[in-house]
Amino acid sequence: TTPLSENRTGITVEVLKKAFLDSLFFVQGKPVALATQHDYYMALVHLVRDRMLYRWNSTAESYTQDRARTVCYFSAEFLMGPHLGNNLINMGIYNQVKQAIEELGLDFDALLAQEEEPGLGNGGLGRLAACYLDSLASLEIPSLGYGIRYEFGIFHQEIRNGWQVERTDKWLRYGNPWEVARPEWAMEVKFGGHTEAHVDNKGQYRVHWTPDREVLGIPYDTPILGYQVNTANTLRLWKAEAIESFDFAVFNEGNYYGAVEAKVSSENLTKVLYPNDETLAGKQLRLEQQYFFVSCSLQDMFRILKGQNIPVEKFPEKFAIQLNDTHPAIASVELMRLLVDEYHMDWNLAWETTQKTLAYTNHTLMPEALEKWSVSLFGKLLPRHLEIIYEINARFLELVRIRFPKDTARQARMSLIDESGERYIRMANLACVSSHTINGVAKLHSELLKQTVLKDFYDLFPEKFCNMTNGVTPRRWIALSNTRLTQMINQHIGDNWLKNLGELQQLESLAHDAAFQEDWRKIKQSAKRDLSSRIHDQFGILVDPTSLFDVQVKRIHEYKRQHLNVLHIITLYSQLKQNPNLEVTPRTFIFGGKAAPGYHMAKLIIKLINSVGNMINKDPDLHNQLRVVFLPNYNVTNSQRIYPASDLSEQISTAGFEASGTGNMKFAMNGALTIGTLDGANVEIRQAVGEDHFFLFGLTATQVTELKAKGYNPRDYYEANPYLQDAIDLIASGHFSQGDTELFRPILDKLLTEDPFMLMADYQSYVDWQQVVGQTYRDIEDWTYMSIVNSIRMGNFSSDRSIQEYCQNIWKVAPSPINFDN
Ligand code: 26M
Repeated sequence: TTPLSENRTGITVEVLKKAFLDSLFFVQGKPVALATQHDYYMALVHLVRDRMLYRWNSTAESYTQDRARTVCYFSAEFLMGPHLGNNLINMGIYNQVKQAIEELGLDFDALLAQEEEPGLGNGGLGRLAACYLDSLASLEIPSLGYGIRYEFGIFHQEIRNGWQVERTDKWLRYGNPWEVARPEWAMEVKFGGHTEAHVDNKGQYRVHWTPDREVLGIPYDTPILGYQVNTANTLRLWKAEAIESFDFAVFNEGNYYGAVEAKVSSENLTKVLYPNDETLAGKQLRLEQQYFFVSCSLQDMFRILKGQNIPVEKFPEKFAIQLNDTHPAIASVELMRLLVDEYHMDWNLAWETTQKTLAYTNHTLMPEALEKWSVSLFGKLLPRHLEIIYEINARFLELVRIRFPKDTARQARMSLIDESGERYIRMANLACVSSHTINGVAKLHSELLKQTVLKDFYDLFPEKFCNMTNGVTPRRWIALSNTRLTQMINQHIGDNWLKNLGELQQLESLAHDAAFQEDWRKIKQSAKRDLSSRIHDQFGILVDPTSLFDVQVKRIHEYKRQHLNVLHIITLYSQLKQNPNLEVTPRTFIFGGKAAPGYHMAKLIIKLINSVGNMINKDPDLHNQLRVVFLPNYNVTNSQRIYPASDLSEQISTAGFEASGTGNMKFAMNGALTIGTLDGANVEIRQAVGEDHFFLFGLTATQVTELKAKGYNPRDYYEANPYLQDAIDLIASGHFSQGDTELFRPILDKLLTEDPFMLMADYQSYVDWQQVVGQTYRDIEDWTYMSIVNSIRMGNFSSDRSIQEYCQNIWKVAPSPINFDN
């Protein structure tokens, strides 16, 4: 590598200013007099990009030379969030660049805010993938993220008259300066058609697949910088395009419209992200997306293997593939097909190769959320893969029969095919059978997996199971989103804690220090003021920044129980109405989150939150003691402004339903206290921060199961509890819906009859502990102390810790640092 011009690599404020004006002129093609905010943003991006490319090229060169073992993280979603600020942090040039921009008379934060975030994920699962890429790069692990370049990411949410309205997310509207297309590495993907078996001239049984459709996958690469290292890994996302030769053929038949149609239909493949989480749609296009990106990625890996002269047999030594849930689970079948049909490998060796390569992360305990595909749909789309699945299944069931003779019920449960009605392929079963390791995402979740949804597989392969508790990257979730807190911490212990979050515990001796506490409070106050003025500017709602900010932000789902939060709000409201002199701790309730567009109950919960908020916010009797705000379009950008401004983190899912949660970690790191159930990673967070510093309420997962087994009658709780009755009745009366007694009936009916998530059972415990929260908040010192210890004891929840565990226990891969020659 040759040294490059200072203009493209230098990082002094003077050089940065020059480079900025340079890229405004030569890249954006604008003189200062005509430049818009967006032009300035683009000029800034190009300046940053130049400085990244040196690292990116060196990394690529070094990995190729070393033929390094590489982790491939297969995920249908990467919820990256805005790149600019994060890249500045990871490159260590945030302050210089900010200064340069300000010396040029521009508003640095306003330029950062210009970026349209790539919302290529639904929620936790997609964001986890993004945190993991950050940690992989920061730990100098050779790795590739493989996924889909959706043209439309998660929809943009608007709230109209209290209801969610979805608008398309046109994130590519102004182009994406962070990616580089690599059409020279395009891959072809086949669909449909039929297969024919024959015996080749060596007497080998071979299958030939004749597809009826082919699509081209174009890789788009985005560099992923590590923090304070030279490593720049790659996120490789595939875009579907039509294959030229295909439409030429149709052209030649004189069928112009037919050719255009084929092109349009090919390009539909990667148009849109399905906005469901924890629910199933079973849509063919979704299966096409999954197969498309998995096939492109595996072919790409064979290309890399060939480029490094590594024989196909060594695939598992070169690559470790992690399956982020079952969305990419078709990888095992595609890898078998490539090895057996294309590389003529013997079945048994191919199967061993596949199993040595793959590992599977499960993210859900809800049986109805487990992916399955109708066999008839599947067979039409991927006829060869269906045959391979049958073959894998036949051999696998033989194993089950040997281990558990005569246990036909077990054999039926474990089969890759559900034959109880219409036949379905069970993707979780496929993933378990094909992987060497299966992990859950928090201790409790991993235990419950072994006892419930994956019990049969645990009985058969206990050695495959392990736990990898989730983590989040402190670079984005502290350094970038909470710059004030970061500066304060740096003043006391330097900045190495951002690489080794456990070092935060060095602050333990200061947790009772009055001056430290005072600074800590000021930082929280400033963040709350920032958020308050944003809320005022954007929604015209006045909130009191000294009130307790009580926050629940996450996808809207019945199991996450946003409506339990609402019941508590109504109880407070009702008590205040009955006794306006009641001493309550002033609170601002903040909600944010999207509902899957087809999930009516979730959408009605959004309407309920807004209806209750409307009533409360305008009621003069309450003397501004309560505020309820629903922040529309909760996304990564918005969340970065919310966590630092939160006092109380709501983690109130029914125990046994939230696999891990990761928002819980981001809140605690930023000094929010948690009110929560013993669910997912809450259990481990509580243990880490100390039981006295966590507001625990509700049934345990075991109690939930027991109560259900013995017969749960939600109406009993309603009838026995006047407060609960009052809250429910107030909704039923139409008080929050202009007298409409029908509007919220579906919510109330469900709570009083089935209540699958046991809000009725947990209500009183929740309200009691909220009372304790309110009291505790009034003791400023006590609260501040608890806030400090929550944050500084979160070391274990850095995604660096998670990734180190994956590297040691699953991937067996070591760091491969990048050295610059100069
Ligand atoms: C499936 C089929 C069709 C379309 C979309 C999907 C789908 C997409 C996302 C299903 C589930 C999806 O995400 C689930 C998810 O985000 N799970 C969360 O994963 C987090 C990371 O491990 C955990 O912290 C959360 O507890 C878990 O809910």
